[in-house]
Amino acid sequence: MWEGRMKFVIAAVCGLSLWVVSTANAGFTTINTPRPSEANFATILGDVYGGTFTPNGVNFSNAAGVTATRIDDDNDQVFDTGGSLTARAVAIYSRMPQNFGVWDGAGPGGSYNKLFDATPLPGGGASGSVTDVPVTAQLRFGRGGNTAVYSSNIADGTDTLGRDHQVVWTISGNGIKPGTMLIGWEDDDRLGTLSDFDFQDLVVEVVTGAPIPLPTAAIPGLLTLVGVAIITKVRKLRRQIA
Ligand SMILES: [Ca+2]
Ligand SMILES: [Ca+2]
Ligand SMILES: [Ca+2]
Repeated sequence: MWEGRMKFVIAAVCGLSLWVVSTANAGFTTINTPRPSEANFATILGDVYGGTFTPNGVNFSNAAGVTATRIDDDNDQVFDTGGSLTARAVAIYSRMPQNFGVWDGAGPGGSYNKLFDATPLPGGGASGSVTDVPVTAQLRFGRGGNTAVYSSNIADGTDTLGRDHQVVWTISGNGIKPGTMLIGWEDDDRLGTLSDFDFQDLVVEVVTGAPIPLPTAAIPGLLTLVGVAIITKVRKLRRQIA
């Protein structure tokens, strides 16, 4: 009986290790260069905050001291909001309909709550916004409009191939409200590996009371603790058998 229980526990440890490895997604999701007729993020940041933005790795800054600091894509999937948020569409570089919203809670699963439709403006920029709307303290951001609705949390499985559809920068500097973020979305996965993933199909500025991303790395950390507990149990069983 002890041998059977030990085999089960060892199998559980192996399965857990494989699961932890498979969920690891270190680093920053690649943003592809957009087609020549569309703006890149340096241009979009200049349109929104003024000045000329210069890239520094995955970050940007302008001479006026406004800085866009990219959030690692392990850590841009679930957010603490403080219970309300303000958001406005600032750019659309896509022919698809666009809307922005939230998925309540950390997920995975649940339903998408649309906050506003976003429409491109003739002279550039976009319309569509909400101000101080109540939301759940913890949430995922979302984007809809065409057949697909995407979630910031990859574990929701809203992409047919399990790919990331959202990138985020925190924006700071003179005149910028604390808690300001710029969120870029890729709106299409219908072309499979041919989708361009330029992430500026819909760009939204969000301001929350507490824009603290919850690192998904915390979940593997928790599982490590569980794994250690299981390994301790295995050792105890081995001692009892021996
Ligand atoms: Ca992401
Ligand atoms: Ca795109
Ligand atoms: Ca685009």
